[in-house]
Amino acid sequence: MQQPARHLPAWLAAYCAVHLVADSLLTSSGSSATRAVSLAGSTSSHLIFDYKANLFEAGDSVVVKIYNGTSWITVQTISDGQDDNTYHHSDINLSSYSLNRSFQVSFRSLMSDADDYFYIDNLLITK
Ligand SMILES: [Ca+2]
Ligand SMILES: [Ca+2]
Repeated sequence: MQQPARHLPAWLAAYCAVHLVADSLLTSSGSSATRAVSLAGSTSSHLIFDYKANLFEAGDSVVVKIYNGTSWITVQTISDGQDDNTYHHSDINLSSYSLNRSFQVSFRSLMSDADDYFYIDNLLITK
């Protein structure tokens, strides 16, 4: 059964600490969830989340990008072969990027079918 794409709930404050996302799901091609947070002055930011992919085939992927105020930068790609229907933990060190108050993070689905599933949980940005 096809499940609708659900977007991430609104974040809490713009200040660091904990931004929790409960079971956000992306399906089909072209779905995306994007949120902005100020990382002005940050020198040790991390993008942390749990993800789970299921029923991918060759060519299916989800691309995780950050926006540094000028361009979108791919920081992780999850593709076929990583779709074991089990949550995995990502902890991406953003300290090498020049980040500012225009920081955004995006999860974009590039899957081909309605039965390609990608879940995001426990999204956390530290600064
Ligand atoms: Ca597919
Ligand atoms: Ca599939």
